[in-house]
Amino acid sequence: MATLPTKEIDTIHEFGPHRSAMIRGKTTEEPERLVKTHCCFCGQQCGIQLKVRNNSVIGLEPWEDFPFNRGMLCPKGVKRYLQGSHPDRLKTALARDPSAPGGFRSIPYAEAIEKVASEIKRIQEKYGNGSVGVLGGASLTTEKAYLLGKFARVCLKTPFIDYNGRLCMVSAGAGNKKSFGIDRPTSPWSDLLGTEIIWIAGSNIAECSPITTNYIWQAREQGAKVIIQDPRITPAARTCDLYLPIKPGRDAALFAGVLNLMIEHGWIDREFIAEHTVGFERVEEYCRTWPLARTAEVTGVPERSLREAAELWGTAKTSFFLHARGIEHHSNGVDNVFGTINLVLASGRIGKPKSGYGTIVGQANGQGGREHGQKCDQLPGCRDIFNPEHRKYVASVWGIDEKDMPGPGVDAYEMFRRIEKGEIKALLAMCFNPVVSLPDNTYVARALDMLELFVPIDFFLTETGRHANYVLPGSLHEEDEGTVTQVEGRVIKINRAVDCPGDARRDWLIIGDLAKALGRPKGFTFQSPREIFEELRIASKGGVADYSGITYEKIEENMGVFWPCYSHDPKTGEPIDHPGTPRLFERGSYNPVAKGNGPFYFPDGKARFNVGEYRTPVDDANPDFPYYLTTGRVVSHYLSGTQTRRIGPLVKQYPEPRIEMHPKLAEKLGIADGDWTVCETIRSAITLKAQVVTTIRPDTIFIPYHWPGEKSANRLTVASQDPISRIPQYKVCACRVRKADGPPAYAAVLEPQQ
Ligand SMILES: Nc1nc2c(c(=O)[nH]1)N[C@H]1C(S)=C(S)[C@@H](COP(=O)(O)OP(=O)(O)OC[C@H]3O[C@@H](n4cnc5c(=O)[nH]c(N)nc54)[C@H](O)[C@@H]3O)O[C@H]1N2
Ligand SMILES: Nc1nc2c(c(=O)[nH]1)N[C@H]1C(S)=C(S)[C@@H](COP(=O)(O)OP(=O)(O)OC[C@H]3O[C@@H](n4cnc5c(=O)[nH]c(N)nc54)[C@H](O)[C@@H]3O)O[C@H]1N2
Ligand code: SF4
Ligand SMILES: [Mo]
Repeated sequence: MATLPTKEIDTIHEFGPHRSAMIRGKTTEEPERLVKTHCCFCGQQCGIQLKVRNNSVIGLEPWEDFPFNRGMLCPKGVKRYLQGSHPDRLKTALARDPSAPGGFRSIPYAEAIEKVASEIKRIQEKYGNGSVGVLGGASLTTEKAYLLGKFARVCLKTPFIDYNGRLCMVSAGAGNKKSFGIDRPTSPWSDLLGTEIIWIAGSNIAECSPITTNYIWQAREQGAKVIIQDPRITPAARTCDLYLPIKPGRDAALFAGVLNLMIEHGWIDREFIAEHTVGFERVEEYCRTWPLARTAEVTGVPERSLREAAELWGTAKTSFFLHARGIEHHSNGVDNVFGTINLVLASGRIGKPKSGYGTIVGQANGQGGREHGQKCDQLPGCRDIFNPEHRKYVASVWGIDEKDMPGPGVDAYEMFRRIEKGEIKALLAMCFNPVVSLPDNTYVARALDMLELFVPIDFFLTETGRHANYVLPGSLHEEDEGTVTQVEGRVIKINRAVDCPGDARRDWLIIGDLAKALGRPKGFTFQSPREIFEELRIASKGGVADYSGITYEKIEENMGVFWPCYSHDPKTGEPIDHPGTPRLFERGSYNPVAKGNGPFYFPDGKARFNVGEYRTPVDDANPDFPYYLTTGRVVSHYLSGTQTRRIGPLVKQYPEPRIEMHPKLAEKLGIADGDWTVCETIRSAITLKAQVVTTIRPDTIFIPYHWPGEKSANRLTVASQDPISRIPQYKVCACRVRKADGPPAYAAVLEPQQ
């Protein structure tokens, strides 16, 4: 893997002990212009100004006015601009050619489009329309995500589209929808300031959501207490008020046990529950099966800490609950989410200033990318593809007959099972690197090789791309414009700073080119992202995720607009200039689903309590594989690492994955810090160096997953999925660990001196 010769950032300013993840950066070169846009990486979507010179991004300036991050960035945001000039950047289309160096040769873009289209036609004629699948991604702008969903259903006429948010946001999405009728954090992060208690479950928040963490520190300065629930004492947990060292996969039990204590002590808001919710009785009954001693035994959290959590949360006047993938990446991920929402609803503290609830969005457009139709069961505006009314409306916007609209498809992992069964023969993937990021990924790689046609659209040749027949060169973030919706539900605008190099094309143009080459251009002849957005506004109108009142101008004027934002007053139907909805569920608020019956998005206006059931994880620790393996992230790398493994300073910061383990476990196994160590699950084994740290449970090991091949944590993980959200159970499986006999073969290549 080549790393970049880098232009160094010369001003690095750190913000003190808690804020080392936040850095402001400046380069010395003079730009021709500054382009206000947002970071290409995580779902916080920090505002940033790109310095542009000679049609390339040469650095960045803080964008101090953008209200969310006020100029602050994490290390990834500071170095992001370096990827564009990386020598690996795809500037041409590629065709597989075993005789060419690297297995691919460059071909003209137009030829690649023709070849791909003629292969799709051949495959669809032979096997039917549903033999073609499409994978999308939540780093794409909302315009692209919308267009991809429409392309699959209208142009390819296939039900099989899904996206990499399936690995990320879907447990939270399903839990939110089933509890509130709408899938969005309830409040802007400014409501964190002044709150009494913040509970963070399953998030390495300081490394993964550094700017959100800054809100947490500010809230603490104003008196908030912080509870953190994680099997690892993460950087944020080191200074929290109450740390809950949960055993992986036991969160639902903890939430039920704590709610049980709150009920016993009368620390719940019975009036709110009666007036604004349904279903509490069943939850109450379930919680009674979680008395303190049982909860402590199952979760591994001491009784006194559980009591303290119940009292802190139960007796507060204002509170904010945040969670992330640590509780969501489970076979009962949706139940875990129900557990958190039940704590929030029982407290009655929702829809008010200084109180809130939300999942911390992961990917750049983790929110917008899950609202407008690239999910297998969803249509724009968070509509359901199986709902006849919803189908009819969207078909009318798309100018097709409702009966020609395919039905629901299957989740992204299930698509690989369909490939293995020979049902899906061709796959297009835009913005997805499944060979690194899906669980049990040796299976995924094998499935890709069974396809008759595989075409990724990316700006780098990824590990997944190596299985392609053709690769189409897509656009980097700074080469295109469009909207994304960041962590708080604020719709913002990405602005184009530079042109695509060589034959690389903006992603939405590639979709249009394919539609044309397939002979079905109708509905795909957009001239700009703005045109796509204008159609999306109409397609989302009347849906729960209503964007109809949002315009590019309104976003720019207000530095973002919170959805839902209506073009017509939902009460009177009159055209309005709606300001958007920063805080959901305020008492007396009107929404088009409840029609004045209450603040929640159900016809009766009431929120739903759902039982958050604990189930033992699939592939739980057992005598043969006695430890819990959990996986996740480090601050300097991003997801499958396609981008950050090519940014020199980030690679330097964290060059290799390591096996994190507690000194007690290391001692038991005769392993010292830095020793080559084998981690093995029933599926596979990998060898990495050990990192011995006191900040992890002694029965648990942690491996970050940003690397491919021999270093890939996903060789080990289990492909079990939540029955509702279909999210993979990345956060726990059974493993055993031993000292390696010597360095692995790959280390000999990397470190010839050893
Ligand atoms: N630096 C960096 N930042 C990122 C990303 C990145 O790749 N790198 N990716 C972005 C994306 S897409 C996402 S989804 C977010 C993810 O953000 P997070 O969810 O915060 O990150 P993870 O590392 O996946 O896992 C979070 C924590 O869950 C804990 N955990 C593991 N098992 C359990 C469990 O059973 N219960 C509980 N309560 N906790 C558990 C882990 O110890 C870990 O500290 O980050 C976003 N931000
Ligand atoms: N073991 C384990 N596995 C995990 C997780 C975990 O915690 N543990 N986390 C899961 C989570 S939360 C997530 S979000 C997934 C991420 O899963 P991936 O799909 O692997 O995410 P990325 O690395 O972003 O890969 C997307 C690809 O899209 C490309 N790309 C980015 N932006 C664009 C664009 O605008 N246009 C085009 N054409 N291409 C683009 C990138 O270069 C990259 O190659 O991984 C999941 N996998
Ligand atoms: S990676 Fe996330 S926190 Fe870091 S600068 Fe980018 S958007 Fe902000
Ligand atoms: Mo994610």
